[in-house]
Amino acid sequence: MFIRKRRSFDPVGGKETPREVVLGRRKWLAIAGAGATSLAAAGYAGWRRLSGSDDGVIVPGTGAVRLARFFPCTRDTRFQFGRPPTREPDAARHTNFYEFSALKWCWRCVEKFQTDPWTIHIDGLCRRPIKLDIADFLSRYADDLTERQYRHRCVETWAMAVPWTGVPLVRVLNDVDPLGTATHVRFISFNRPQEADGMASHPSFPWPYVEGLTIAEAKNDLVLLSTGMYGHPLLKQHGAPLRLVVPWKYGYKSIKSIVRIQLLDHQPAALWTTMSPQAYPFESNVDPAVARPWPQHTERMLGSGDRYPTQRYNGYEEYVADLYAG
Ligand SMILES: Nc1nc2c(c(=O)[nH]1)N[C@H]1C(S)=C(S)[C@@H](COP(=O)(O)O)O[C@H]1N2
Ligand SMILES: [Mo]
Repeated sequence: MFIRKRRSFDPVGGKETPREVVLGRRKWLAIAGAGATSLAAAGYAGWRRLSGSDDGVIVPGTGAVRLARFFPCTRDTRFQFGRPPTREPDAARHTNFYEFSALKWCWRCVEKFQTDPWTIHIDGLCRRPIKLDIADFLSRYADDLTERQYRHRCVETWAMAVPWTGVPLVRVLNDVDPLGTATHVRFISFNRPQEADGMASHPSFPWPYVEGLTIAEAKNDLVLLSTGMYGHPLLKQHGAPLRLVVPWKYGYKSIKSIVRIQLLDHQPAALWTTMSPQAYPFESNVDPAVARPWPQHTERMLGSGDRYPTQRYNGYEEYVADLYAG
């Protein structure tokens, strides 16, 4: 998205995934391990040298090594990209994460970001709230972790095809047992400006980043609470250690680095929706027919630059059309 001078309201702005798409597991562990042990000593320049030019964009979350034993996991073969997959470095070097930068090179800005320890709270209008360390969260849902190939569509019209690892959100919601009065789910990102310079450079944003879904949307089987991508724990710039993935909606709904999920009896104030309800309405399903605010007829894949026609609900109509019928 583009940041306009007068007001910046654009979020502008069993099988695993094929081998050519992912870094070899050993190579990834080497990068993550080096990060854990010698990053502090070597400094960022050393880290860059160590990880090589293309892989310089691969910035594992702090604590990624602690989570590595949960990866890779079995692929849910119901889901396929339907187009060539995006290479990991192409996805990793072009990210939207305004807490760090409004430009796409967030991977250059996440050095101070501490993603371990990390506690996740799930509470609000429910009978059995959860508060767990991220590794305990992965242990608790180890049997539910799945890998899915999804298309991701940003409202800026770039797109990617990436393998996510995660737990279906519905699984977690069933555990907390929502009260009958719960109508919506609010997701809240971390709020630590001292680790995220973009928060200070965008003082007019209503931080922290917040997103929301109706409870029916949140219980749709497609929604993942994602812990990984490309067969390993999430990179910092992709929202380590836990993010949302809602593949039929524009990318800004897929909130990163979540610390709290709350069940509510009202629609929450989502960050971009608060800044511009016309451009970024709460629902925000992918729709080629509606300009938002740019024309949305086509999309361009990261890396290859290939163009495809935009699909309604990003091509996931068969899974979600029921939600919006009538
Ligand atoms: N906390 C937070 N989550 C966020 C964003 C952000 O700026 N902050 N950007 C969103 C946008 S606009 C998109 S397109 C996706 C991008 O995910 P990716 O950068 O991992 O590809 O993350 C979304 N989640
Ligand atoms: Mo986006």
